[in-house]
Amino acid sequence: MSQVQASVKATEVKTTCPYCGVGCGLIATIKNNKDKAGGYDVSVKGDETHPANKGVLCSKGMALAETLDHKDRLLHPVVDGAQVSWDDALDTVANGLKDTIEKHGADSVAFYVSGQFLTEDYYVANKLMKGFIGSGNIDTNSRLCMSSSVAGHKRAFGADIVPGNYDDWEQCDLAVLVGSNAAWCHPILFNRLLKAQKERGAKIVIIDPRHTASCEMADMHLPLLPGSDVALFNGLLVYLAKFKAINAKYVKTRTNGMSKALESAHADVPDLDTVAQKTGLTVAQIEEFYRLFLKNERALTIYSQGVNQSSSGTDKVNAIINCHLFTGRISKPGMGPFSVTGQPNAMGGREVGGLANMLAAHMDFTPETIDLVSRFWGSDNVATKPGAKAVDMFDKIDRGEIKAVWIMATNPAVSMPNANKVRRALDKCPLVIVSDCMDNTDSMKYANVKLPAMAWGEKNGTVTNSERRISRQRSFLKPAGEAKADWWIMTQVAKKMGFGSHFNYSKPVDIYREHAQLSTFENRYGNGKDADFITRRAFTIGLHAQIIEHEYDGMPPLQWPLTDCTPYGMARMPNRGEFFNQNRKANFVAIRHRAPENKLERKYPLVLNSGRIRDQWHTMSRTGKSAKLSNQHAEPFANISRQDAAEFNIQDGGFVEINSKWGQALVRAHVEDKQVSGQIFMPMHWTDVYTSKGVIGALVNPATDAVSGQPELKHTPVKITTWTPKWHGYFISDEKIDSAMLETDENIEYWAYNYQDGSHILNLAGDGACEDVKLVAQLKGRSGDKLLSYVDDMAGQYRYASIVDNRLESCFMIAKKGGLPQREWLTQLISKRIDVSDKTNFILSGVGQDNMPNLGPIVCACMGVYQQQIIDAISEHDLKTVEQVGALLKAGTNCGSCMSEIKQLL
Ligand SMILES: Nc1nc2c(c(=O)[nH]1)N[C@H]1C(S)=C(S)[C@@H](COP(=O)(O)OP(=O)(O)OC[C@H]3O[C@@H](n4cnc5c(=O)[nH]c(N)nc54)[C@H](O)[C@@H]3O)O[C@H]1N2
Ligand SMILES: Nc1nc2c(c(=O)[nH]1)N[C@H]1C(S)=C(S)[C@@H](COP(=O)(O)OP(=O)(O)OC[C@H]3O[C@@H](n4cnc5c(=O)[nH]c(N)nc54)[C@H](O)[C@@H]3O)O[C@H]1N2
Ligand code: SF4
Ligand SMILES: [Mo]
Repeated sequence: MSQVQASVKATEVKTTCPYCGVGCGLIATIKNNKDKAGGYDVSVKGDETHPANKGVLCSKGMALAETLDHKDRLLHPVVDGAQVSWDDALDTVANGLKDTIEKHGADSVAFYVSGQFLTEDYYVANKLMKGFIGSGNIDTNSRLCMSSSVAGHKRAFGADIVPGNYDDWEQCDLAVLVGSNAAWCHPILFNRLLKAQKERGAKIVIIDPRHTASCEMADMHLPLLPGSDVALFNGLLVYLAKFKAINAKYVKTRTNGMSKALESAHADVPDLDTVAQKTGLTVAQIEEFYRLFLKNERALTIYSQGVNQSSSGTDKVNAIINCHLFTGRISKPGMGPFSVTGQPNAMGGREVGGLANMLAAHMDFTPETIDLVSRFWGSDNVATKPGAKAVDMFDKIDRGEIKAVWIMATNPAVSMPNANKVRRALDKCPLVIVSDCMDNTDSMKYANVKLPAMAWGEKNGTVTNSERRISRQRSFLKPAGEAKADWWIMTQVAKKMGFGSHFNYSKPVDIYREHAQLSTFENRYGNGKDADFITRRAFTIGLHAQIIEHEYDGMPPLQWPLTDCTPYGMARMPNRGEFFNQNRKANFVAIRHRAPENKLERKYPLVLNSGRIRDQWHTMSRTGKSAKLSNQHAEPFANISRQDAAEFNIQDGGFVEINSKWGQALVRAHVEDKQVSGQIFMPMHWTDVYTSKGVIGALVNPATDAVSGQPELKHTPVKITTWTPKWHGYFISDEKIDSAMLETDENIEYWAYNYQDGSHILNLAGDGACEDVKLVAQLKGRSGDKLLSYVDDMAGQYRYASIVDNRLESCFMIAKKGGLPQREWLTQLISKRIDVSDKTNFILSGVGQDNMPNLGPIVCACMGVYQQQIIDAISEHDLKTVEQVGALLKAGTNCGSCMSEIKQLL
């Protein structure tokens, strides 16, 4: 193995971004700095040698250095509220699990893990639960994310393979994005599509009920009815057949079951009118898309959560794959079905078998695989059946069937559907163990045992991205406090449970090597010289079965399968057309369209759709720390169409209460021209740490896909009502306010927290007496030096500011009527610790004399360009194109994920 990466300067470490499944390579530069918490100054830039991103990073990757401080980190093990030694904590966990198993059996315990685990962590978790505890009860947040794609791949290919690679994004002539807002969620890949569009005239089609940022840059947007993708792709199959686009040789030699699938599609949608009726699109729109697909051999169908998070998610995946098999457009440059993964290691988890319905290393539960894995692990207690999938797992906890749960690297109290039920279940559960880097997550509140895990930069191991490329995450920081690697924590528990000799790992490479050995164990297919080349199971990294530490440390990013015959990996799968079903052919699947499970009703007339915004990552535990990333949206919100706003009397910027059968939320209303009426969209990011009542999971219905078990997170019937508070306002301070204080103040109904460079901002509203809000008393109490106040009951204005040592330390602006003073200047005074001795006359007006401009929200987080700067430049220089704005201000010139916003401003 000679593929050791060129070494970089001692202070530079090559590693991989911990956010999305694009898996960008980056270089962290580290300087010692004694003044800093953690002791380091870190800067981050893209790694030009990494094939996933070739040096570019998006706004989230660029801001990583801002998220490495130890604020709110969990630094020590805690049992029942008291700090304890690691040894005591591990004893509590091991004894707790052992006792529960002895009394109630192996299925009374469960692990709920995450695609943010490293592969090595995942391997140990899976081996401990399925190999030695002897239960299938380990599931992962990938159930909420990828499981429909996994199930669809397995039905079609006989294995969970992504056939293509990222080069296809540049080589395609037609990119169809189905339920994917890649401009925001996979920005670096989306950029590669834009390159194909610009340089080669490739067409981009977006299939999404919502008008997304990706649509701004696309050639065509098909706003189909929520959940109607199967009808659209069944219709495409019928159309392709009608126009004889069949690749007869491919279908005959490489596939099974075409006629049945076509028959079923035909029965479902015999003609374009039926497709139009089922999808809500016009015949003209549908025909235009179908014609594009027919014409372009190099068609790439990219799909994500609009496909997966649906009660017909697996069918949607297969409806897409059917069209590619029919035309033979798969496993060749620029074409194929392409499932983009969400988390940095969604793929690694699938590789080790971390889903409850998988056994290990891409193997299902069959008598042969159970025997194989038992011999490999040297255990006679290997689980013999699948365990509980996420939604089912928390239901079992609720019913008391699972009595001990260990949650690692995920925040189910926020991200699970029917989150209030999940919280109730955790509250009742006799033993809840939570391993996390952060101490303040919503799930951590339910932990009997809190275990501090190493974070990105501290931990060390491998991740696999959407194109099957394994990259190294390398550590470059000392662990915060007593934080430990997840694999280490589980290994110690395994030892204390008596499985010691099977968990003798001292370094991640020991685990990786064993994982590689299992992947290649009895994985030969046939005899002869191809035996290592074409394997029985798709997943193999047998090349690394004897890897040593030095090689592991220098490992360059490589795409599996990795065997002696494919030492540099394999760009496209399956190799030589051999799929992994019984007869080594791919399966068509016969499918019919089904509507989402929970239908709209009079009481709940709108569809709640949910997803992501550009600059936040999931439950905000890291991105919420970055001022730049937190600037795009300061408060939780719902996008509502003009028509619905008029019907339900909702004002833009006002408050809206959203109710479903499962729960309630209170957020700002964003009334938008491009939002489709009948549907609202809410981001999934806000938690109890950031707002009073904005956890979207509380609203979301728990319906799941029958095949994959993936919840229908994109479709919940809801109603909306306006809420007009008696007062609203904002509080800005140089110190963070404890949310418990806000929660217990009955005068406050709504609060949302936002961090901006040393300023802690609360947006507030309530129905009580604003003068009695405890924050007023606190502000008055703190202002030893000077209190500024202005109270005008008639005008409904209440303003307070406290000055300490000539610095503004907090201000509270409240309005019962009328508007509020501008906040930008005040935020800057606090953030920059500016001497205000000559400014006190202006503070309560919010308008300084120093011409600090009000820039509005950030548009380009990479380059730090704000909305007002762009608007000014457009009018001043009469700019017409995104490129011109980029040339002048640099906005949109890095990752390009804000190009759609710039286009809107133009
Ligand atoms: N900025 C940012 N990027 C991220 C993440 C993040 O938190 N923040 N998370 C990462 C993770 S884990 C994931 S899984 C990915 C998710 O990446 P995406 O799947 O691209 O993102 P989402 O916003 O969840 O949903 C995608 C789209 O599905 C649409 N949709 C809803 N219902 C339907 C339907 O019935 N049919 C179709 N065709 N579309 C529908 C929604 O309107 C939405 O625009 O993003 C990854 N990248
Ligand atoms: N309504 C709605 N809900 C959704 C979705 C949606 O689109 N709509 N999307 C779903 C999807 S696709 C996903 S992927 C999930 C994501 O949902 P979650 O997994 O719940 O979200 P995160 O905020 O990423 O949680 C990760 C946690 O792990 C911690 N962590 C990070 N690294 C490590 C580590 O190395 N070790 C340990 N022990 N902890 C670590 C972080 O501090 C954080 O608390 O949400 C799902 N929920
Ligand atoms: S696209 Fe952005 S978030 Fe995703 S891996 Fe690359 S830098 Fe990280
Ligand atoms: Mo995800």
